Amino acid sequence: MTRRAPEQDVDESKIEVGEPKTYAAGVKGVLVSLQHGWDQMGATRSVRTLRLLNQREGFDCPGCAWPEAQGHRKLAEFCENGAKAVAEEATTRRVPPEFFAEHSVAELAEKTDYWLGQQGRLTHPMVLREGASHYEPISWGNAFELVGGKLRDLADPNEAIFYTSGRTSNEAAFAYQLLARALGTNNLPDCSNMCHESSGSALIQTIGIGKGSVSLADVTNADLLLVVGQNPGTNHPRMLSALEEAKGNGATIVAVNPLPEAGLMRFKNPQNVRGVIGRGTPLADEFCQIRLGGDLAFFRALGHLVLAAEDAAPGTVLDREFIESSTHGFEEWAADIRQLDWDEVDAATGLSREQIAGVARLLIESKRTIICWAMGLTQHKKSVPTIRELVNVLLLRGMIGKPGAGVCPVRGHSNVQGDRTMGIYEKPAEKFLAALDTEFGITSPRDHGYDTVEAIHAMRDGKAKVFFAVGGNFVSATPDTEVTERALRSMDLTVHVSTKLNRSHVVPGRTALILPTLGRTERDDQAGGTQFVTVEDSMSVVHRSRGRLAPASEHLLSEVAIVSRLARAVFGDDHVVPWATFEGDYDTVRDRISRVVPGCADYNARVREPDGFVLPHPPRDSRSFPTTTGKANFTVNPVELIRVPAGRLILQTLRSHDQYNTTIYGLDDRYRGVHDGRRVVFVNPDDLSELGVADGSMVDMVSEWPSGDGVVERRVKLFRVIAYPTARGCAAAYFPEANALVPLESTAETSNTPTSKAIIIRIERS
Ligand SMILES: Nc1nc2c(c(=O)[nH]1)N[C@H]1C(S)=C(S)[C@@H](COP(=O)(O)OP(=O)(O)OC[C@H]3O[C@@H](n4cnc5c(=O)[nH]c(N)nc54)[C@H](O)[C@@H]3O)O[C@H]1N2
Ligand SMILES: Nc1nc2c(c(=O)[nH]1)N[C@H]1C(S)=C(S)[C@@H](COP(=O)(O)OP(=O)(O)OC[C@H]3O[C@@H](n4cnc5c(=O)[nH]c(N)nc54)[C@H](O)[C@@H]3O)O[C@H]1N2
Ligand SMILES: [Mo]
Repeated sequence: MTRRAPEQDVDESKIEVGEPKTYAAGVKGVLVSLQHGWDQMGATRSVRTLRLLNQREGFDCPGCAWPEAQGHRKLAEFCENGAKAVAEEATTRRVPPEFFAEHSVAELAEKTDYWLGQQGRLTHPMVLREGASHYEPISWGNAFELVGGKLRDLADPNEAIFYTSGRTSNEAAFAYQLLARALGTNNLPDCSNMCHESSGSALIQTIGIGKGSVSLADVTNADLLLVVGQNPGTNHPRMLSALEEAKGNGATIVAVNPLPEAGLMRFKNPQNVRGVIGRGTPLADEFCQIRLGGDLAFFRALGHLVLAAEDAAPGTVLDREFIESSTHGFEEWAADIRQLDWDEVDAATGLSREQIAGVARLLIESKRTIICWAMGLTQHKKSVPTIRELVNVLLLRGMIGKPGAGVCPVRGHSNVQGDRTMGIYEKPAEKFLAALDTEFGITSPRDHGYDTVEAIHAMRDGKAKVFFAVGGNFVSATPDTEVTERALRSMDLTVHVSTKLNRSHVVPGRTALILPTLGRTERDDQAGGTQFVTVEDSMSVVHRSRGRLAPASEHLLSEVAIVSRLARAVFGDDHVVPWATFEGDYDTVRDRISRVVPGCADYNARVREPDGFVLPHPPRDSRSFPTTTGKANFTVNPVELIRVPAGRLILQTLRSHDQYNTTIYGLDDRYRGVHDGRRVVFVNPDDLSELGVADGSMVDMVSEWPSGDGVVERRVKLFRVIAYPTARGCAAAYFPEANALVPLESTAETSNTPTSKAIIIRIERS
């Protein structure tokens, strides 16, 4: 029943382009998810595995971080893309040592991410020795000795970089950051740096905590939801059920997006009759087709209109009591926003003033407003001010810290939020380090470490020697592909703890290791018995996850075991940290977490509650704001228009329906009507006629980045143009194919997140 891994790589000439869909999910979604399961793992294993997905005694979906319903859970608490994520991990395909003997690293480096990922699960620790052309097997003992030796020999611990991707469990993350700090470095960049860092930065400044303030119940009980810069139909499909429920309770939904994403328009829930045979539920009541990067001006205009309504009828619109008792900076903000420049709003948003006024009216009438957002807001130069301005809009009417209202940054990776809670952060708080030092008797370094972009700079500039990654696919996920590849190739040693083959393995340092690890779906047996791990979702709920499948190979170690054994190779067996005990029994790690990590007291007991527990969140719990002013802060955020020279477009890089970040499940983007290919660029038909480019023609994309007196150009070749109803002046292409266009220097203010959603490009016929 299972299908073999493809031998041939993608043939982009087979691509087919049809009409975009006007609704998400439906029966087709179920069929597609079953197909992926069957191809990768056969029917029986598919059914057995998917039954445990997101169940209390099962494993947490390795897909997105959208929370599970508390209490009663539907039998199939999963979505098409969650099922694909599981199939990808629970696949019966294998990449054994013979595979590496057959394929040289140079040969593998020519393959697409799709082909590499499709080959299957890694089974043995592998090493690429200096000067060798092929990876060869290595024992775990020798692998740890190799890495441990290199780390011990560094002149400065800051020559090591420890990257994390957001699937890592809380236990592994806690042990990993401890290893880095005991060694003496805060170089702990993670995928968050490219993801919701802007949200964290903005929320800490404004409300005092970098996390969302709403629960799932709040979402279903809101009367107004703004879904901004997010494509939940593909990236958080279980969110559609919550939006559907909110609609059922009478909510109004406003979608703000340059693209008319199918999942924002209509949802056919495969779990009810209406979804299967009916027309489904229309979701967005209002679709604001905004220009890329226009959201700051949009939120400023909304704030202006809400304030104007109050000025016209004092005492009727704003929550004066809340503003006076709980916020700071309102008067300065109000003085600035009264001077709003409407021409700037027109130019930035491309929206009609009537439409913006309509959304402002909804805000004024709403009693419970939530704003949800994802990468469409976080990956811009002005992301942090944009999110601060969104907070202003909510503060005006006291829409935080009460039922059905608040901020909802929708996280990406299933445990990216937990990893940060556990200390995966290059700029740790003093309080956290002090607690860590007291608990273990170490002296953590106080200097900040490198974030992701700084890590690439450091590697490029010869300041780093060892790159170690727990999960992720650094080369394909980061910007400026050519620069990053050179940076990684210059390392003395690169090490990847991975479940599956990816590009980062074939862009190696002088010596390279691949350390294969257990995935979420797999049983984790240690000396102290079968273990579970814990994770935190997008709404601060911490709960257990326990895999049941037999591991993909008998040679796999868990992430906790890998970190612990590496630490023993570095520090020896009588280190102040009982690494061997950690490996044998994760309860002993959790005991430490309970004493170090704020909000985690009594961790072992509370994660054993059926639905886990919710971490504290002062704005949500008590309308208190742990900011520097002790109040929620209004902030003034001037607009800076993106300058687009004539004949140029702003390009965003985004996800197709068949990918999980750099893991490409398949070659279709069903909702956008693309099949059997990925090298495409979506452009508005009117822009195409202005540029004199025909729909379907083959083009190169060239990004232009000012540098010194000139312009640095970056080019990707042979993309097919698709005329598509995106906002005027805007284009879209898939990540990671288009990453080579994103200049390493082009990052968001404050958060340093690459501007993956706004790159100035020109297109040239190939
Ligand atoms: N199946 C699947 N699920 C995933 C992932 C995956 O790759 N596949 N990735 C996970 C991760 S790590 C993350 S971070 C999330 C990502 O979830 P999303 O943020 O939904 O992912 P993107 O595909 O980057 O989509 C960005 C959306 O924002 C819109 N947008 C872009 N720029 C702007 C702008 O300037 N303004 C506005 N208003 N909108 C804009 C785009 O048109 C698009 O709809 O999903 C997570 N879940
Ligand atoms: N241009 C552009 N670039 C982007 C983005 C964008 O929108 N546009 N989005 C950014 C975002 S939001 C993010 S989050 C990053 C993602 O960056 P990363 O998190 O680095 O990338 P992923 O593709 O999620 O990582 C996939 C790899 O993780 C490994 N893996 C999977 N499961 C496990 C596991 O359980 N344990 C271990 N150890 N390994 C595992 C597999 O080997 C797989 O190949 O990319 C960013 N890059
Ligand atoms: Mo992400």
